Amino acid sequence: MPLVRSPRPPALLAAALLLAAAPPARAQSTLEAPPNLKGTWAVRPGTASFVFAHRFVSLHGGDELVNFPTLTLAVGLPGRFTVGLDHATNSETVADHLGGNETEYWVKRAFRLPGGVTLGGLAAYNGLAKSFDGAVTARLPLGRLTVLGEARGFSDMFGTGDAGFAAAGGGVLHVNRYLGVMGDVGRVLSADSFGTVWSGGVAVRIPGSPHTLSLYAGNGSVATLQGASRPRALFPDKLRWGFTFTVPLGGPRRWMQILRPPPEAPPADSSAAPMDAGAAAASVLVKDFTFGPGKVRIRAGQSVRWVNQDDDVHSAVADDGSWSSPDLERGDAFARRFDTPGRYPYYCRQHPDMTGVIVVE
Ligand SMILES: [Cu+2]
Repeated sequence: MPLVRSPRPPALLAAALLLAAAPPARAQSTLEAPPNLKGTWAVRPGTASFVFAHRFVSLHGGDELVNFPTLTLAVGLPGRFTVGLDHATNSETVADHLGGNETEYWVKRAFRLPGGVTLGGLAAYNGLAKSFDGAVTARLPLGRLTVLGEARGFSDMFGTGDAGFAAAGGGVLHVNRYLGVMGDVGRVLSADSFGTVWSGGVAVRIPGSPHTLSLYAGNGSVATLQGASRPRALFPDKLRWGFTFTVPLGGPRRWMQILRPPPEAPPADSSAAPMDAGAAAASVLVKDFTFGPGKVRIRAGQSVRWVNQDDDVHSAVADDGSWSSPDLERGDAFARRFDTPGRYPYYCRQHPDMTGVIVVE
């Protein structure tokens, strides 16, 4: 089919990479981007994240499901880079390999621009299409609405041998901190024969857990950059359902607890000081999914006070389970006295990638 030769994406990516360093993007969440957009999420250095994006059609009145899964594993590197791979086992991206495996290897970085815009630059290699792919995603929060736009380029689009480019846009309307309504549309722009991809559904932050989930309907295929740029090829007249589940895996230290389990946490935290412990020797601001400062030094017998300034719920939980704060809504504070010298690493129950340490001298 006739395809127009397109400008290569690396120039755009290089421009994005030259931008000044910016604070880390928000933790990964289905409330941050609709299912067919890459979004601007990043994983904190030294931690990993797993995403399961599952699409399926229901046949014979539900007697049979045909599945189109995409597994994503992402690892945070120094310099705020995130590397990962997307593996789809029932790909429809390359016409000669319907139902085959498709793996995409990628590196990504997010940049915060003035005006609240976050820009994500992604460079990828699609092993099935044998294509160097790239995407630039812009994310703009407008009150309750988050709007995203994405430009994509491919050196070998859908294994046709021709370069191509595509664009997609979408948004998430945040009903409250746990629930969003979302949708997206996208299509190849360098050729007109592939059709429009769309999806619509809801995204949920599961209360009291670090996980997010989304449920949606649409006509999309698998969740690689190329797979998200063309409608499904198999069962084209069947509505396709999907869900995406995000699992922050944390870092190696947390995984060591599988082999050396920490003691059970006491049912109540008896040493928690009153909420307005004005005598706290140090304060930790919980803001932009970060404990600031991440490392606090106090003397034995002094207290630390955490104050949540984010719209999202956060908490402070000892790595060894020996103490924890309640869930902190915006404006809530929690204080705790530390009587024994030592190192007290902790994390956020809702976002295990958020970590800090109290050093008691
Ligand atoms: Cu948190």
